[in-house]
Amino acid sequence: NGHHSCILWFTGLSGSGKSTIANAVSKRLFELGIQNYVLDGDNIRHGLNKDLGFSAEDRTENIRRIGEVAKLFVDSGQFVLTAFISPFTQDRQLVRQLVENDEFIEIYVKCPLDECEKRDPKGLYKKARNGEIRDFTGIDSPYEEPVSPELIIETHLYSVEECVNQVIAYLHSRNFI
Ligand code: GGZ
Repeated sequence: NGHHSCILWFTGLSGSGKSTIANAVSKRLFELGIQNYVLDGDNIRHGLNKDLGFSAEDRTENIRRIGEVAKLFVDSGQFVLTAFISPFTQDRQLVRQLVENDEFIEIYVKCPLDECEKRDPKGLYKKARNGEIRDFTGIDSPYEEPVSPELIIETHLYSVEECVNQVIAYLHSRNFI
């Protein structure tokens, strides 16, 4: 059908806009007639990975399992979009190695911590600052910035629609769609 399936791997801080952009890209792909599925905290951390928390070990296992599931989608010929913080370079690297190298598209959803903290849609940063939540990414747990992501999307500079356009333009330029 002229499409080449891949993993669109969104990584970034809590509140950076990963889920928002991933879901908007998903909608656009459907409008183009392209089968796709979004994996995010709602359908993974509440189900398959409900035994996992937010220690470094659990985050690594979280990402490993998500990578394996994402690979199954690519094997089935579908595009899969993942929206997880995925804070560790090595964990993202491991997923990249699960599929053909060009089938893993790392998209850094870049947004300054102070802006994410200002947005604080679930009040989690406030709780992390108060000490009500421990090991919160960006506060007392690390986020390792992607070194050479395929794409950087800056959600504090562009609208959701502009960010979606940047992802779609990239997929066109690489002949995925
Ligand atoms: C980071 C946490 C934490 C801690 C709960 N640290 O903004 P959200 O709420 O909807 O997205 C965050 C989500 C992060 O889960 P991931 O599976 O993406 O993380 S990782 O890739 O690191 O495994 C946040 C919520 O879960 N949350 N506690 N301590 N985010």
